[in-house]
Amino acid sequence: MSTALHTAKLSVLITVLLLIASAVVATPSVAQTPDTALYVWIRDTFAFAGQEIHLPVMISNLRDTIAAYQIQYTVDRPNMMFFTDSLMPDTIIACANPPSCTVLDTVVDTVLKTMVDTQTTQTAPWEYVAGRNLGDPGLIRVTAIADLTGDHKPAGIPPGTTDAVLIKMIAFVFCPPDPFGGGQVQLLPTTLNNDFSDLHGNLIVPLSTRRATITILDPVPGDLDYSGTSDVMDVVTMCGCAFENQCPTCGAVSADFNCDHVTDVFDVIFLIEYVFAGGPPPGC
Ligand SMILES: [Ca+2]
Ligand SMILES: [Ca+2]
Repeated sequence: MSTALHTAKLSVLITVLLLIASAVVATPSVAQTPDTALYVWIRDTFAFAGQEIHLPVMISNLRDTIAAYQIQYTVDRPNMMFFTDSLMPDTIIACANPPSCTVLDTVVDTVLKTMVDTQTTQTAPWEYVAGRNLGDPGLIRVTAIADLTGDHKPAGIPPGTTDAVLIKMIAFVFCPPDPFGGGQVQLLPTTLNNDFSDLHGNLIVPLSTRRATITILDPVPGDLDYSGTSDVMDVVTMCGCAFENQCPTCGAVSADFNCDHVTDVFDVIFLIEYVFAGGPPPGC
């Protein structure tokens, strides 16, 4: 398939999905009842250059059951950090009469999806979750629907669920970070398309629209796996680098610990002495 044709196909599929998802999330079946007893936010946090981070979107849901949502965020410095995406199979919902959709109403195709982490989150048991890159660097939308099959399972997020993780958005911090960026990235929630709905399709508009700040920290000497500390796992990574040429790709952390311009077994020894024997810190 040609690139242009493939791109056009993806565009059509994404458009169809977004239209359908919008209809499922935003179309009220009864009169809209604005409900502001919902708070959505991302905590300020930090990340290391080269690190993949799973950013938890937090909620306090006080008054109604949440059965579907769309959230949309922008990274203000996509040259420092971006939402991780990948070509992967996706279920396209071609259902005209939700929630009475069945498996026959779905189509599976390969599309560019933004990666999200639902493990140990409120969205974990939900039947539909999709992240989309909306075209601009650093702009994504996550759409989730609890029950597609109409059996009311899972039931959604009940009221009284406070300070809980709704979903985690996966982002990657470039290495090295933008030297002109001041070391901080802002995550901006968009006011448009940040909607939740209850079991009856009523819109629930969250109160919070605050931005979150991700502070990019300087690399830690010897921290080859970008975990924030130098420990035995970095020695393992260093062995792969010295003996199998599988060196970290992030230029912010050099594996030439003894500064002799080659990466070899002596750098492994240097790191071991630093981690386990109080030797000098790696770096030049
Ligand atoms: Ca480490
Ligand atoms: Ca060396």
